[in-house]
Amino acid sequence: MAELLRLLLRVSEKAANVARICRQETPLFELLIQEKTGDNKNKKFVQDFKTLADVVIQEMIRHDVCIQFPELKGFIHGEESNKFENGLGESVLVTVCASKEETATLLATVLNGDHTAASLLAAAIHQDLPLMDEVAESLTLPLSPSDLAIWIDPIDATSQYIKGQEKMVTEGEICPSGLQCALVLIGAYLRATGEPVIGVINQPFAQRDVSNQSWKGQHFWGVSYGSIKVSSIPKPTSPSRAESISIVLSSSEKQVVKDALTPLCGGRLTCAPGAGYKTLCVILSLADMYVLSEGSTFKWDSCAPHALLRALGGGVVDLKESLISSENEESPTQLTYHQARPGSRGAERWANHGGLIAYLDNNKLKTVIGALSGKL
Ligand code: 2IP
Ligand code: CA
Ligand code: CA
Repeated sequence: MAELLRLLLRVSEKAANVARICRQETPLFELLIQEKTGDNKNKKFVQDFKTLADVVIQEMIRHDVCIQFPELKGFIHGEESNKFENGLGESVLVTVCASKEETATLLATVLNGDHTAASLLAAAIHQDLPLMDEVAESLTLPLSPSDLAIWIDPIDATSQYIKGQEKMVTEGEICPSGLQCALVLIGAYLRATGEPVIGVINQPFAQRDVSNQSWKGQHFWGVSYGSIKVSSIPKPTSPSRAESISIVLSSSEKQVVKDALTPLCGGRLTCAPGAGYKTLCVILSLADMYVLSEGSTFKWDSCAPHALLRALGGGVVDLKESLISSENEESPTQLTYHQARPGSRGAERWANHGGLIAYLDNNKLKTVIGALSGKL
């Protein structure tokens, strides 16, 4: 089933391209942002933005994957609803049509009749972008698409995507904000157990090309299935010998958590935006751990990066459950992706309610759980 991985990589590249195109067209971009309402509102933000780019990317991924793997129809879930309201108050169901021209006509209704913008977007949606990844090309996997389901976050760290700031960072450093934190996240999990097995992360705005002012992206992937652990990232050879643990947090993290972790960190406690970006920092060993005490992330935020961490020997655990398991001297359990939370509504059904810890090194995970015990 490595063909699914290769397809997810190609669609993630198309998604990144759509994200870049939407930002290049400033008037289009401004026209596209609208507020979320009702049950789909992320409780964390006073204002949460949904962009047409989000909806278009999610629908494009769903469309392309279902064409090649009809077994996945009905099993591709995402953050966004494909209902979009245009500036005239009309409600349009955004879908990808059979031809570029039909898609452009449909998008023009969302874009208040702006045919130039609609054609530009449709061209990007219907374009095939090659993505060469040598290891993924030669991979074979004993996974059947009918055993899998998918979570998509078309753009994570939307607020950074919308603000569009450029931050210069030295390689190997965590980005404190900016476009680099916006990511496309596509994760596949086993329908039966909810275990994350394939993760693809595309970073559309990884590097600015100074010669022509355009952005260049980069991608990462990982597969973790039984004894198969493969990824585009070299496995950390040995755990870092640093005595302190570097931890990345949300800027809105509780003071009590910061106070409990500060003594472990030797000054290496950093804040960064984006649930996906913070987990990517752990995947790339820019931080040892991402700790979040609130239930403000969702299955679509964690599924893809979780599969990558599993491929590298780490994982993502539920923070509150980990504190309970440690009291009972049990090992913490990994987050799963197949079951909605009973009694919750809208997006909340898919929240990672107990908070989370993303990690690569088990011993450091134990130390962090120990430091948080009795504090929350
Ligand atoms: C958000 C986004 C936020 C994050 C939040 C996610 O997803 O990643 O940045 O909050 O948890 O749900 P924080 O930056 O404080 O970690 P989206 O941008 O897709 O709504
Ligand atoms: Ca998100
Ligand atoms: Ca999103």
